Amino acid sequence: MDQLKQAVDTATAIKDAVGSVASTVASALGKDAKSTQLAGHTVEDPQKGNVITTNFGVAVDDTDNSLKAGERGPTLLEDFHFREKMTHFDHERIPERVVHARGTAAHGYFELDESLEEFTRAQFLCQTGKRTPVFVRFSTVLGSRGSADTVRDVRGFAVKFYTDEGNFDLVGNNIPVFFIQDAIKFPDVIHAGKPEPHHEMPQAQTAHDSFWDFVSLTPETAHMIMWTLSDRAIPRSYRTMQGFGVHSFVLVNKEGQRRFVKFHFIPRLGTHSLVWDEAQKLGGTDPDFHRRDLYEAIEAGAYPEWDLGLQIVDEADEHKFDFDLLDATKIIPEELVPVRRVGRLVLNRNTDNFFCETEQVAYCTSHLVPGIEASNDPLLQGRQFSYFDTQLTRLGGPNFEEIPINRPVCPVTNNQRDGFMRQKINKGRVNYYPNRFGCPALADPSRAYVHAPVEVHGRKLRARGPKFAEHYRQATLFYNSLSWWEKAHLVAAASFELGKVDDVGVRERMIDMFNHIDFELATRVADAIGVQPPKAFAGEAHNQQSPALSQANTAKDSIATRKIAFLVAPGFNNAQLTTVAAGLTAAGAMAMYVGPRKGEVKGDAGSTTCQFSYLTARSVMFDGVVVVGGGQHVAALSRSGECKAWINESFKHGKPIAALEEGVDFVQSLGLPVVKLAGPGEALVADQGVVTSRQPVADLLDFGKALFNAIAAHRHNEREVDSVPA
Ligand code: HDE
Repeated sequence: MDQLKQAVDTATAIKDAVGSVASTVASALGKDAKSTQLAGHTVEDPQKGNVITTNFGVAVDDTDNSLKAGERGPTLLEDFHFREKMTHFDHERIPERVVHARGTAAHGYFELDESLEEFTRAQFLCQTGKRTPVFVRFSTVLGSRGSADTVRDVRGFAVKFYTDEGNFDLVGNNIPVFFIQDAIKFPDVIHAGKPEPHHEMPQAQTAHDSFWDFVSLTPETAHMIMWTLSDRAIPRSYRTMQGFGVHSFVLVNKEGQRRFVKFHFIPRLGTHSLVWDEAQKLGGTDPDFHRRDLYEAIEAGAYPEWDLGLQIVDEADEHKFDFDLLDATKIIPEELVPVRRVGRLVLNRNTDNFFCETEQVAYCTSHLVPGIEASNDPLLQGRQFSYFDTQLTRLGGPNFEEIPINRPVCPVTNNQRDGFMRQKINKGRVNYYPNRFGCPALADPSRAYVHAPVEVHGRKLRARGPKFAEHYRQATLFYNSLSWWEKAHLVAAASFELGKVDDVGVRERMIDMFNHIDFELATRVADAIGVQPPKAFAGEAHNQQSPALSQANTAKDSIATRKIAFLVAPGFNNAQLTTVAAGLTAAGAMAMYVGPRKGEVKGDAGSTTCQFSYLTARSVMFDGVVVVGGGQHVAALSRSGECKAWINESFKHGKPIAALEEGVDFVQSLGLPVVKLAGPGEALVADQGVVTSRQPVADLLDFGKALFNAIAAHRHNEREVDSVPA
């Protein structure tokens, strides 16, 4: 609140100082001149001043005409420039990732606040204040490289820590559990989720027979599908999702003591989601919505941040839970083992080249550093093999570690040699060990990766631990923990997904699975998909909850980086627009202008520059909308179908809507709730995130506060009256 008061106070000062709305827009996008380039991307090309050459450095004076026998003659085979250019082009593509093909990435660092020396010898987790460079790639799982960002899917959250002791890759997701318990089933779950093989449809979605057929026959998926049907599977932004290592890993300290650990990344902006209708529309309006959001935030200096949290379990406590710590379909509820926040992950630099960095980065769960080990989780054990193997095909051979983005920051010295695309020129005559020169020498065990000697015994068999057999208790815990509106979204998602399933047997089996989780859930979904509702609850009843699982309880105290659209038409009230925009900007939000055309639009006193027109922007691209006063301007908005749809759609999607003076008439004319209009000197009452006022510009403090709260709340779910349980 103090922040907002300050914001509104500074608003007037900013207004006086800059005197122009354009400057306000510039500061909305960032603090320096660099970010004002955002909209146009007018970046100097580093190749400027160089001449074109062949790949072997020969200068070229014509790259538009192939070498021919006569002006109209056939092209000559002799044209090495043409052949080189075309051959290179023909081989530009590498295989996309089998899963997680669609993604984007950024550079940053991890800074440690609390030493974990007691638990691990990994140096980047021991030295407080130490900054370790990272490269983080976010992704969807099922879609191809060109698919839309906002589909319903799990999101990858892969972090490469370039530590002084080698690379540590934490290849996680935004959901803390997984579909299956044993890696051998991974090809099955992915085949079932990907487009069906006979006609390659549908792209990037699980709403089809194959996926739900597999799920309905595989009870261990029960917990995970509750998460993928929830709002977690349609995040607002990569910056507002949690990250999880998913498996139990093992920390080992200097004394060789082992402990189990689960890794969490917690976004400082809170964990927020889109709503389904919005996600689907964004798939058409801006298929790059998440990619663009991350890129623009970093360019504008609004660096995304997460806390790194750990849940640590002593080895002696391994068997004290009613689930198996090695079962990746289970969380450790935070009520049982609290999350200890130990450091901060910050992303502060975009890539220079998407292919060289984001496409060629090779994460491997087997990239571990001394002090961190894989547990016996059978899903993780399989991943230890799969990632390295997949890079051999994707990146063309065993030297992928030499690609700049994959190189460790510490020296690499060994006797491995040759292979496709070898970069390093190894000197000397020694390529074997032992050798008479004793080089390179073996590391001292105090520095080396030494697997903690743990006893392993058992009969050779294909089986799982007994606790792996229970699949529903945590699925119920998740459902119990959701707010009414999260439950409503989950029911709608299940009804949508299964509504696309033709096979009635699959739908019936899914209702049976839901009925093992929650009777009411099964009944509601059955009703929507034309299946007989169950007669009695088939599950093991419990009403435990874990508040940390609900997004209703996430951080809602900031409006930083929220994109707020100002709908403008000629004659808008310039003083109101400048003041509100400056207030939002000072509180960290981004004010953006949408007008009848891109470029300058005149207000009652001065003009503003619109980044978007009604044609190029839609409400789904923003976090809220503001309509200021101005008779002529509001009359124009009221005539525009696009503008009316914008307000109605914002309302439907639960977004904050603010209006001043004549703007209030516009909002009211659309039937939105305007509980009480505040006139001069009157207290403002906002309703359901609709904030309206007729107060003069000098008296907008109340309005500003209410608007701040409405934006910080993220969504106003009370508008979803149709979903309110009776
Ligand atoms: Fe992956 N996974 N996965 N996965 N995964 C890949 O590796 C695999 C699993 C995850 O941004 C592939 O380089 C198996 C769980 C992410 O580049 C491949 C199993 C979790 C990424 C592969 C799993 C993940 C991948 C494809 C079952 C969360 C993208 C391309 C045991 C903890 C990394 C590649 C990036 C990518 C195999 C299950 C996360 C084929 C066999 C569980 C974030 O190797």
